[in-house]
Amino acid sequence: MVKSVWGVARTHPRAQTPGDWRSYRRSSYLQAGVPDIGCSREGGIGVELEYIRFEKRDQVAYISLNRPKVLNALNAATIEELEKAFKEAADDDGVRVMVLTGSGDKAFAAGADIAELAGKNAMSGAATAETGQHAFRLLEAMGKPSIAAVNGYALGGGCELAMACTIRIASEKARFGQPEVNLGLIPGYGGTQRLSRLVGKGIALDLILTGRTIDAQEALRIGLVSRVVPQEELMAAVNETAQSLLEKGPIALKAAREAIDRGFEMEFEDGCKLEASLFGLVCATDDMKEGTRAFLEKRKANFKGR
Ligand code: CO8
Repeated sequence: MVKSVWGVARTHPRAQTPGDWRSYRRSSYLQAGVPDIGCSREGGIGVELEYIRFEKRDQVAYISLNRPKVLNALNAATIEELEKAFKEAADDDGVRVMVLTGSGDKAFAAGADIAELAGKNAMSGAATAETGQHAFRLLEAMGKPSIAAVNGYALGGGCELAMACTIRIASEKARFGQPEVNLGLIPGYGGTQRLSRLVGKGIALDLILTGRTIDAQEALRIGLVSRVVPQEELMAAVNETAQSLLEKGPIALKAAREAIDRGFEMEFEDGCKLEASLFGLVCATDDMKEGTRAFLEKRKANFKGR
């Protein structure tokens, strides 16, 4: 039975509203023997929902897809929980970076849940695709950087989720693909659009039309991921990247992403105009004054996001 996304949280006597989930359940899933998502076990606040795990620690929100028995396949309830988690992270000023990964040692996510897909018709298929697209777009456009820690299969909707993240770091055993054509389907969570934008139209056509699976090294070569590391070093590498992002000014990170993302869809000249106006905007921030002054004073900048 599908529980409300807040179902677990509400079992606690002090939990009256969805917002309360932040404050009462401390890393319970870490104590429950579920695989570690790579952060220290001290001082974080987390909840276990039905299909995802969510923890905030040191300004990073960790989301782990948690259906390892079906390789973290994305059923409708998982998408719903993801969307709520993305909203929570977006609204929380204490969260500056997000990390997404998969539970277990085999998969990030092996795609949409095929058992659910089998029953779709024209109307429900389109509606389900739009629901997932909306959730993934929320992640992509929230203005806070996200890192996909790809620990195994990232196929179909799993690859699409990774592509909606800002940065993708893969373990050596990660596998990527858009195998929907093997099921008589096409990608539906933005894959036809994001893959071609990330790796170019030719390779996107090859991957989507053949439905073939590629290994981490090939994903690196075509630009689908930016780093490949040994499996046991994955979360350390991801946490190091998250830390590096936390040390930058959040306004500059947001502006740089906006210039790249929106500029990518524009004519070159218009993209340059957008860049210049965002450059002007960051010049007006305290962070810019602090960053330049810190350089000249030969010290580390202390950005405040203002
Ligand atoms: N959905 C449901 N169950 C799955 C899925 C999935 N996507 N992937 C794996 N599982 C289940 C298996 O059925 C199996 O369950 P059980 O143990 O009960 O038999 C369990 O996970 C373990 O899987 P395997 O035994 O198959 O493990 P293998 O190591 O042999 O193979 C593979 C791993 C190669 C990843 C294989 O599981 C596989 O090919 N999975 C399907 C991959 C796929 O086709 N993904 C694309 C799905 S379609 C999609 O993502 C569309 C996105 C857009 C949707 C838009 C909304 C409408």
